[in-house]
Amino acid sequence: MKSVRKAACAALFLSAVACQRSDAQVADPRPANDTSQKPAFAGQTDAPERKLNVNFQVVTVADNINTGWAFAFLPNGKMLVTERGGQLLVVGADGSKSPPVTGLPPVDARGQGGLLDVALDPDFATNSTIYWSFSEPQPEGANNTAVARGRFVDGPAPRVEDVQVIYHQVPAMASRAHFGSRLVFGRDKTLFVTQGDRSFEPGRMQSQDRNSLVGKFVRINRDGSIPADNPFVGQTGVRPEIWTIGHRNAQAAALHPTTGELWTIEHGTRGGDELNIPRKGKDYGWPTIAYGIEYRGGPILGGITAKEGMEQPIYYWDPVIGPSGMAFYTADLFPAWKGSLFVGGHATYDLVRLSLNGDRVVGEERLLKDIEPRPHVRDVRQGPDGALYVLTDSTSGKLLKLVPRR
Ligand SMILES: [Ca+2]
Repeated sequence: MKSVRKAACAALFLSAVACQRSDAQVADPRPANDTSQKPAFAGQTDAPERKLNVNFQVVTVADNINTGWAFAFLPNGKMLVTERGGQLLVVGADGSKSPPVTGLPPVDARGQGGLLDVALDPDFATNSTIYWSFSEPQPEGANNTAVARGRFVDGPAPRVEDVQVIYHQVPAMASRAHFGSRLVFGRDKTLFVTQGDRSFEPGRMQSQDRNSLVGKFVRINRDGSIPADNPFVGQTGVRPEIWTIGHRNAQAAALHPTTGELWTIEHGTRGGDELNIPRKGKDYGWPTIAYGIEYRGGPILGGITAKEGMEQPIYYWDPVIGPSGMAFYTADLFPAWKGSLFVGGHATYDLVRLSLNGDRVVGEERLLKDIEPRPHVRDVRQGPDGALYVLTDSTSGKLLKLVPRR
């Protein structure tokens, strides 16, 4: 059985005190893809399994959602749900579904592309504005991550008006993968957009190129303009949209409820999913440093996991969970879950719960292992009712909610 041994005793790097062995079990007993790699600090991977044994039941809110990608709660109790093929739906709390919202620009719905995240304006109550990310079609089979906004008009035939595409990742590339594209508003109402490396060699190698938006997280104003306090504003040869550098593909992002900082989780290859707190102007290392190995086997570039000037993830998974969607739980409905971070396990068909102590992961639990069909989790959010909502990825996907078992 796999214990915390590989995390706790990277003995070359840690003091004897920090390296106390624990016999606690980890949540995922599979061996790492590269057992020679060592974490940079104790607890960076394989946190001990921590079962809270919360008694919940899983309720189906809506079904027959075709390849759902994201959802957002409207103040009227309904939800906006994206289907990757290009449809935005209004789903009632009773599971009723509207006709597709009209007025959205076309999407390139090939591979991992299509209609992706959706978010409400911080001032939605007064401006009714919504934002969505998508893969934007370009000539000759190219595409790019893009963000649009529009004024949402609900009703029997819901629509968006005054639509503007406020952001285009450049350069566009001919790939069907790694669009990233979670949307998170900061407390200052700027918008973070996570992006990926397009999943092929030319894009991967641009992740360290500061004149490209591939493999970067960006921060923009609500009208698409550049915040004056972005880290590289005014620097020659550096895109001013950039917030952080060196990301592979993040499809999970949320604002920390206490610190107000952006937290993200990005996909690794075989090993190397990583939880980061992307801070202004920092380099998160892809592809120069990474945990895990190539899909085909063998090291990623030089196979190194640490380098001066590049940030370490605060936690990583090897083997991967396929992180998609994340939510900090802050509500009162499940007191034991308060302060936990929930992450969709798209590859492990489960819901991952992390116990946190500040910016350290101190425990891990896997939920929804026992429901059928196994949930291919794409997104997770806390609802206004305090329930935890989960969207599953299938041509007949479901929007589920976890509520206390009565
Ligand atoms: Ca990294």
